Amino acid sequence: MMFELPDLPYNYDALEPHIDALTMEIHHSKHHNAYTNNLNAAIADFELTPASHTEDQEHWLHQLLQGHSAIPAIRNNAGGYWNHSLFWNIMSPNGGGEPTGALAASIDSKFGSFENMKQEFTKAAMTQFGSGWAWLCTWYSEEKLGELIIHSTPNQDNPLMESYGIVPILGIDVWEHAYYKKFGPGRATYIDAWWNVVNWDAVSNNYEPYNTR
Ligand code: MN3
Repeated sequence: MMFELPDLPYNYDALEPHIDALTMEIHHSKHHNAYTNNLNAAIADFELTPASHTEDQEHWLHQLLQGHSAIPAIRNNAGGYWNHSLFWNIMSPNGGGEPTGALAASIDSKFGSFENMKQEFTKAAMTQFGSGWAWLCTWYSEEKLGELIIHSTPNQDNPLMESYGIVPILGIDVWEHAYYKKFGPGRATYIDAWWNVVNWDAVSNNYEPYNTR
């Protein structure tokens, strides 16, 4: 089961003026492509094979993240592959605004308001030292199913690699390659612009399997 670079669900220039076309092109066709190729190479090098009950490629990717993240080449590249696949899908040229329905209700009950969640998420993205990601996650463990939590991780790590019991439904890439061409060292300006492209319908879809409302 080889991994392939997923297509973007829109053109490279679709997120202009918030995220520039050149950044999107390099980010997808070079960075995400490299994680994809290096993941396939690492799987071959370490002769890893899917468990016999593996349902599909997504399931296999979860096994790699959860079972083999002690191998740096798997950790970095399976993480990079998963993180960017989520990232493209939670952005849209028709993004921005606020979520509705069950996700909005869960945000209100956990954070008090959408604005509070946005502030806390932005703080996590700003204070992630060096390269990494900030995440809005939901618990998948039974006791806390559907409850939201904000988390950040370094490098290409993600919460699935740890046994916390949380899964990201929204994430922002704060590696400099995600913003430096347009924004220089201005991470805060990039995060501000990025909220305008967040696809809340896609985030709600990610939340739906854990929604108990
Ligand atoms: Mn990136």
